[in-house]
Amino acid sequence: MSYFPDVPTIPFEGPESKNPLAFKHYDPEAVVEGKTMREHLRFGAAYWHVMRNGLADPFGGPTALMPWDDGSDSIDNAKKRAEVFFEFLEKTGIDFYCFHDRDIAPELDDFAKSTAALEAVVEHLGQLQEKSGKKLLWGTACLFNHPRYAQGAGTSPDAEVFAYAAAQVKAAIDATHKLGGLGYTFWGGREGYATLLNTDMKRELDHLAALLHLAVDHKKAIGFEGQFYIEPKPREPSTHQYDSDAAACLNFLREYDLLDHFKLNIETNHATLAGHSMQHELTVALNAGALGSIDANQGDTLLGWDTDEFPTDLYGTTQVMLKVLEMGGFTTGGLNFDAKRRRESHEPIDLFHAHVGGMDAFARGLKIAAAIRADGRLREFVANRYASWDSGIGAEIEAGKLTLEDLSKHVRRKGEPTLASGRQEMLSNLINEFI
Ligand code: XLS
Ligand code: NI
Ligand code: NI
Repeated sequence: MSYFPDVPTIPFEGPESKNPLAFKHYDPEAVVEGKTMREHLRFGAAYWHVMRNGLADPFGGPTALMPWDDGSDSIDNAKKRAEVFFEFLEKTGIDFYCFHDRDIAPELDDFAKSTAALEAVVEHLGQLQEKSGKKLLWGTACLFNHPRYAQGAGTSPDAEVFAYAAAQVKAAIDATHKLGGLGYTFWGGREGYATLLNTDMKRELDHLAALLHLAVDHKKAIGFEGQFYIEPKPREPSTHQYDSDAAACLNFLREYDLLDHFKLNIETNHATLAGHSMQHELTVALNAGALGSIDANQGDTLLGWDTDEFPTDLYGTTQVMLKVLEMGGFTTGGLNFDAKRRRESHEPIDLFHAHVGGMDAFARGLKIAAAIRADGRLREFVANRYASWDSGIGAEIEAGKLTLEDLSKHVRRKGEPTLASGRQEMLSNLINEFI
């Protein structure tokens, strides 16, 4: 039984191909910097976008055609979706996937029933993984959709809501563990505030940290070895979210003694919502040894919200891959397409166009980044720019050997420094040589 009868397994046909459903650049077994493209890129598909996103927007209802879905909350319907999803993974050649508990299984009228439904679908997903060799990149709990989380989950003013969220996190970690998940993500959609007039920020942050510590304890108790991630996002749905950017997350983790247990899952559109570039967010995470995984998408500069577009911008994918290569590659993480089609692209086949394009954009980004690194001029320029720190006064300052007194004497002797140009335009031109 095929749910996408018109779509073949997507072949690699090379840059000359005019076939819209063929890879022009993503050749999974091609080797770049000593590893295959598949090993470098570790593509993941987001269950919530592929299977559950009807493509509604604030002004109109869903448009996506999902002929396989009967719209019910039955376990059978949930299992059928899982089969459709795995056919999609097979045909695109995407090796990993990510889910929220409520994407894969329905939320029913009480917690025990919802958890039983989750376990039943997890069983089925386990079989599909077994058959296909696909892997779970990370799981997560949806702590933002249900009305009970309207005022937060871990940061709710109501302790009963916190307890509910904790119970849901336990079930979602258990499900992820059962499926051999490589990671588990916390995205605090409602962990923030709408107004400070009614908010005890300190207490809410203490509670959020308490939830994460409970999760760390549970992870140890059940022997789950996957990586925990926090996904920064500044706002939307809340006015302000505590995990607002990479630096805020790192500070929070340090303050509450959680840094050893978490890495960051950085999303491009969240970076831009925070007023940063993706390159900035990746650099902050990488500097802290906390760059774990990436939610690959892009924003629309003309819209001020999380539009979650598929990544097609080659400058963007090149910058991401430069950072990933600089890090030495992903360990547990990957490139999860947290991206949705436009509302106008409502046919099932658009799912394929969208992912194939995103995969090709990253394959090109990888090739371009590798070429920039092999060329070496960019790296050499940056190294030379800081050369005054490699010996003499710079090396002594870095080694902590000098006092202000010493530096004052030094300056009296040396006089005014002569600064070298930063050559930004030359470097932008250099990047364009490779794009
Ligand atoms: C929403 C987030 C969300 C997380 C998973 O903006 O990106 O999709 O990735 O909860
Ligand atoms: Ni995301
Ligand atoms: Ni997002």
